[in-house]
Amino acid sequence: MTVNIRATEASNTAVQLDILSLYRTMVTARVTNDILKTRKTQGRFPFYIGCAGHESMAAVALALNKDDWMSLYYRDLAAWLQRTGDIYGPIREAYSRTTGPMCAGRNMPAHYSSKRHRILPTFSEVAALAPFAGGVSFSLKWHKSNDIIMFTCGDGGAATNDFNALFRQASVHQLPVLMVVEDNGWAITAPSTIQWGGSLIEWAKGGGVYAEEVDGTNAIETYQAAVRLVDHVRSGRGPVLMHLRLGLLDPHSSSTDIKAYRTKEEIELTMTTKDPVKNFGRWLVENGHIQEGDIERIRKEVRAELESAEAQILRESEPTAERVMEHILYVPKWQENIARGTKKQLPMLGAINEALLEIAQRDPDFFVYGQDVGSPKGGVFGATSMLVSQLPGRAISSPLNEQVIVGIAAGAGMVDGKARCAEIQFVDYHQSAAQTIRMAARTSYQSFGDWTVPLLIRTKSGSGGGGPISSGGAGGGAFGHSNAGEKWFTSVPGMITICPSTPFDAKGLLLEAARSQSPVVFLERGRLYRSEPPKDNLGNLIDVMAEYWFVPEGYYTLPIGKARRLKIGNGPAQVAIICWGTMVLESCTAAANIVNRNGGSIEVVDLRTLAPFDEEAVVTAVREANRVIVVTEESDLTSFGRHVHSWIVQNCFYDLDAAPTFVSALPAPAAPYNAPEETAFFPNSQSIEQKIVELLEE
Ligand SMILES: Cc1ncc(C[n+]2csc(CCOP(=O)(O)OP(=O)(O)O)c2C)c(N)n1
Repeated sequence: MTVNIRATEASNTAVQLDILSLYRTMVTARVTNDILKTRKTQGRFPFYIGCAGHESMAAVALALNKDDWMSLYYRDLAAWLQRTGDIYGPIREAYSRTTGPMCAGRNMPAHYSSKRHRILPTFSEVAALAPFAGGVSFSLKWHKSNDIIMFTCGDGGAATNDFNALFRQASVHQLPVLMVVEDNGWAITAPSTIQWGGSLIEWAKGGGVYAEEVDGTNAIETYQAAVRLVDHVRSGRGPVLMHLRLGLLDPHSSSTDIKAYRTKEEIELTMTTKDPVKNFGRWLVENGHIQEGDIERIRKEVRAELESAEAQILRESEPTAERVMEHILYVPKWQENIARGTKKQLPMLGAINEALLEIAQRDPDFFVYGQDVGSPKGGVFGATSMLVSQLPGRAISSPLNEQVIVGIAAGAGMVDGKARCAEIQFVDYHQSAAQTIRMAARTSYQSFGDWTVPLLIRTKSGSGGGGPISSGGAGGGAFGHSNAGEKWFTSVPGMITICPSTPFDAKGLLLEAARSQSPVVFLERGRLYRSEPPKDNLGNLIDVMAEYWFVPEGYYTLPIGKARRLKIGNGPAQVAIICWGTMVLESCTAAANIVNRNGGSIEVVDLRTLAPFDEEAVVTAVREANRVIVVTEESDLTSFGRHVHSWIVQNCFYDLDAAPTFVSALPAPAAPYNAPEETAFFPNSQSIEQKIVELLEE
């Protein structure tokens, strides 16, 4: 039966509501819920989290077009079913079957996603998908699409930083997003009264977002409101927040005892008045759409259908241990791509400017998003100044919120599979976006390769100032401006970390990084932005390095995961120094000083890519020299440098004539501001030279 319920005369969306089909979807969600809840209790799988009380979300999903995007949370089984029509999917995931459409059985049940149906992969971290949803809607606006995105979370979810990041993205850029807060009154045992002060509606309106409260226990009312609000968003009148009032009919999850925190009276009141499936059935009977007996008939039909699906699913294959390392990281396959352009001498900042302009010229959808990047200065360091002057609109200034920044770039990349650049002013400040970065890196693994998050994060890192540390002068970065940063990213599976030491590498690696389907962090050392090539203590340029200050015009790429082996002096190397970034310059100076004094040669291995690092180059260099030093600008304690050092011990022990040496910054929180303490904090060519001497004496 099809009944025409036009929500508003003003609506330009001709919506025909098939009431019985909607009811059946809601019943399907409820019965799936009942079956899976029971199966969990029977010990058939370890966990289940239900949707009972949230089935009217099918009506909100129904108000969307099939090409609209959705970002759902774990109560949204009904919305998922409404969009996909796939009754098998949720059961497949509950039983961890490889046929599961959300993650091929790799994640917990109830993480509702579907690439085919434009439903983003969801995370267990409450509302963590929110900044990505903002990025998707940014992309939709960028492409002048007619599509919108619906983002959902619970009342607890609305308190998260992630949700607040989405809210800011949406309001600042007036994005096409419908934010639905499904307020069932609880966040595990916490009542919703502790999630925000005052009224959510007034809060949203005060922030520039239109908002309405809707009764989610009434499916028809929910549908009518959703049609009206979707129309508001689609017609370009800005984002909307829907505060959907619901009841939670079950405990929080299969791990929670409902009676331990909710009163008998409140549970009874919720069951009798807030059940959207019961309320809808009653409405259908009262309005003559079905008979009383149809309610049980439909439920039984649905149950039989689901049980037959379940029987089939139980015969489907389960994951095997062999696949545990699949879909972690996608390093782009490098194609031989020789630099042909005329070479000119450039500092690293010039090379980075050229690379960003080059990417933007080749891809009309590429943009850089970050604090101050759209100003004529091109960000605080001037990395986007060429982009600003030559391709206006492609470097876009953001609010001061790193999670907003990363979310915009990451979400936009998920829409069309092309990396956008998020600029984080100083790596220290990525912390507020750390969760979003981790989620971006986890997505392909979690979704078993269904989704990728191409994302390029560029950030200034390490000691400040200009020029090599040993050339003197304190950088003055101090706390908040001088962390090296690699330990934060190289410890995240699924992430590529690059740290170039020369202008030539910076341009070639940045151009290659933009091709990656895995998120990349590009650590730009502050000291190297304007640095000249390193010199020995006699003032001679170190030739093997100096040539990389000449940068070809135009497009060229360098392979990710490949180190550069630099030989200082002649003959077999006596020591191999493993390093990256600014420490390559310091190590070259130290090596040249020793070679000048003693003759012979020292090898400096510039890792360039830190994760995944070039194990082959390290092994070969250690085998040749039999003595090795790892040098890192990170403060000591657990660090990426320590990882490389330990990896050498584990893999090259029998190739070593002496214990591998380690040089790092001190185990203090960061470099102090004043010059004497700062100089004492960081390693430099003198401290490296000293270690080489000690190692050679062993
Ligand atoms: C960031 C984060 N903190 C804590 C948790 C543990 N946790 C899981 S669900 C939940 C409550 C969420 O409540 P709400 O958003 O209101 O959704 P509801 O379960 O009530 O539908 C919490 C605290 C989590 N998954 N993620």
